[in-house]
Amino acid sequence: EQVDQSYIMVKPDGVQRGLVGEIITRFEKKGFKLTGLKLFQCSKDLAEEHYKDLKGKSFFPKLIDYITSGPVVCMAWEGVGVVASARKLIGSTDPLKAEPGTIRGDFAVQTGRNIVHGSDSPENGKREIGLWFNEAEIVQWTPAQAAWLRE
Ligand code: DAT
Ligand code: MG
Repeated sequence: EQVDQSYIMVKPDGVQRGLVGEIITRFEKKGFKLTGLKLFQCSKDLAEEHYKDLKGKSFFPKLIDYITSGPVVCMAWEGVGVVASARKLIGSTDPLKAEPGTIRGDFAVQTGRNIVHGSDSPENGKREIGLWFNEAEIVQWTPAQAAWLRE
């Protein structure tokens, strides 16, 4: 099967609210592999490039202000099916519509403060990891539990 990469980011509200550990834990416990991790203050340019598909939306300026309003935690996660699975773990864009048990469903109440980002396709996973990380910041390693996660 194809191994995919997803760019997952704890947004500034998630960091300020002390949810970094909780969010990392959800992906760790599921069984995906962390290959990149850093605390980062992003520029307006990077935020605009990351969300370039939403340029022109009425909420775009507020979205850029929000994402640049404080530190974020950038993560690269790897695994078979990681992109779709991460979207399920994260839940709907509107936290009030997100199911309980999902990250947004459990910890957020508004679309404009939905605490976490996850790539929407394997192609965007690669694109976003390339945008937020240098090559040297992505680490290839074999988790000790690998043989117990997949037959
Ligand atoms: P997602 O983050 O679930 O992939 P998206 O890619 O459609 O959702 O939008 C990116 C972010 O933009 C989203 O997490 C929050 C913000 N956003 C989207 N739709 C919005 C809206 N109608 N009003 C305010 N913010 C919105
Ligand atoms: Mg999106």
